Amino acid sequence: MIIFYDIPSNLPVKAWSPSTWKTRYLLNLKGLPYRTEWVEYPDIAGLLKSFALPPTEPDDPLLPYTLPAIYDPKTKRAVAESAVIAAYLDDEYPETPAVIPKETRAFHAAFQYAFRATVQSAIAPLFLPRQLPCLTPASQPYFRCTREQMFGAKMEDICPPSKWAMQWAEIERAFGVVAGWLDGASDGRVTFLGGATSALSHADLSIAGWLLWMQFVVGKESEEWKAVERWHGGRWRNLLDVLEPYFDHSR
Ligand SMILES: N[C@@H](CCC(=O)N[C@@H](CS)C(=O)NCC(=O)O)C(=O)O
Repeated sequence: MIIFYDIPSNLPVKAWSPSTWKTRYLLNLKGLPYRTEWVEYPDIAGLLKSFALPPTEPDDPLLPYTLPAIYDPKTKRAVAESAVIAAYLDDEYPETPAVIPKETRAFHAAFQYAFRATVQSAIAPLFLPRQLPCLTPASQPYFRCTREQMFGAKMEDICPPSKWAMQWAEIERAFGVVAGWLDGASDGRVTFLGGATSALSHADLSIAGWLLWMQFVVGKESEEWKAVERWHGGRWRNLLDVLEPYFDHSR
């Protein structure tokens, strides 16, 4: 059974991190047996180093080691970074649905770069401070310290409530850029691969991971989330609906 390393929250759904949901969705989609080992933020670097894995974010001196990671007892290999894990699982388990076929790997690298520069950078100021109370006491001090270093500001000053509306407009605009990519590629449907919802890509799972995290942080019943569901013709809600069969967080 594959071991899946994930970060716990103190929310009713313990699995909540955007990047680890990419891999949780994937394991569920592929139907591979796995179990979760929960890792607090301050323990991530030590875990990856114990497997002798290289930094997952070599260009980031502040946070060079990240989750998700897996350990596969079949091959006795530990693998980290969601796209690398996706490629590993596609190659190792070819009978399962492929999400990052070889001919799309360069595209996926470009997608990841572009998605960071648009959506992730727009989301961070509003969401990172609001994520803090969702974390366990073991992770909160580390999270506060690293994010305050990242922004060069106190958590409370990064995006105070008076700036939320402005930042939400920025986030909607950023998702609009991604909606534009999808319009060109897939007939307005959710997927990046081939235009068929049956062919989900790593990019689809990545967008969904970020959406889920946003939903967890602001609350599914909040007006903020309901607005997101209406954006861009309901496209983002549609993506989460398509992935609902793979929203298993019980393992
Ligand atoms: N490119 C990475 C991004 C992973 C990432 O940023 N993970 C965050 C959690 S969502 C993390 O582990 N951060 C470590 C830290 O803050 O120390 C992937 O998709 O695997």
